[in-house]
Amino acid sequence: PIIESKTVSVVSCRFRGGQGKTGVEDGPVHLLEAGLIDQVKELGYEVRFDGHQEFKDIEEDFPSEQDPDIGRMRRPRLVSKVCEKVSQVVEERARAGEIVLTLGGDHSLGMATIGGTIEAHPDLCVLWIDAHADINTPETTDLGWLHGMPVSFLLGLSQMPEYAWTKGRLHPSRIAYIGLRDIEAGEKATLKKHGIKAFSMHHVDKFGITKVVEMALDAVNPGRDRPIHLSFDIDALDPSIAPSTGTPVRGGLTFREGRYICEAVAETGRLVAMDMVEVNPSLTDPADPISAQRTVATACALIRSALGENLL
Ligand code: B3U
Ligand code: MN
Ligand code: MN
Repeated sequence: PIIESKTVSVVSCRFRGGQGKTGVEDGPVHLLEAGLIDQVKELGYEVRFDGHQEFKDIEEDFPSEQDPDIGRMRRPRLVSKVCEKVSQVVEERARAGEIVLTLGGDHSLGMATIGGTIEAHPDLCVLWIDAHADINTPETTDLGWLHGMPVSFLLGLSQMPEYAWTKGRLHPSRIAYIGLRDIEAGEKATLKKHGIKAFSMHHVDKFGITKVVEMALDAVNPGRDRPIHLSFDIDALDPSIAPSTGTPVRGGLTFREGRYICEAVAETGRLVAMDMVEVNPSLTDPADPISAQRTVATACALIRSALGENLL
């Protein structure tokens, strides 16, 4: 394979505390049951998987009655403690030179995964593939769920005692978005203020996915020499291909556009970490009995693409 590391480390996070819907904690189970590990092995990698991450003790320490809202933030302590733990695991595996593949769970985990990866790879850049910008702060959030805020913690825009472990090491010039189409006014202002490169579906239509990926990489990784963390929210894809997710938004990426992004990252040979989040197999359309299966199959295909499938 083009990517140098031979080991993919699977970090399975059955966590749903960053959003309000049951079932997203089962995403990793379904991805593994679909044969993800064998699929990755078939691409020529060693796979390290030591079982699901355990959050039981944290969940027992912070049941909802012990975890009151802070301002608008919901389940703030639970999310912080889980993410702190995941970030340590990701950091350790990234330091060992493994490609860290985190399976969510909800996208609040992004503060953990990127927070951990950047400790091992300080010159990291990030591609955040999502219908949403996930850059709300505790002040701008409307719904209060942490899966809409991880980027603000990564950039150091959000700080509070309960999140003292977050280091805010990611520079705004080192993250680019692709796939956006549901952004709040406060988020838009934050993106503008910090000059963050963000390609919405409008740009994908206007320039085509090839050009958009090139522009995104040119912005965060002009020499193609920086390590890349690909954080993929399955809701970036159109709901016709990935229906089983908590907040589907019409008009998303096609199957090929999604895979193309991943293939282009694989082509750089610089992938060091990937997240696959927000797959919620319990959210199925009664008129479409295989919606969960299709979503899971799509997620597996995206992961394979990022690991070099289809590159000759
Ligand atoms: N921007 C909204 C909605 C949202 C963010 N991420 C998802 N939904 N999946 C928020 O909650 O911040
Ligand atoms: Mn997201
Ligand atoms: Mn999203």
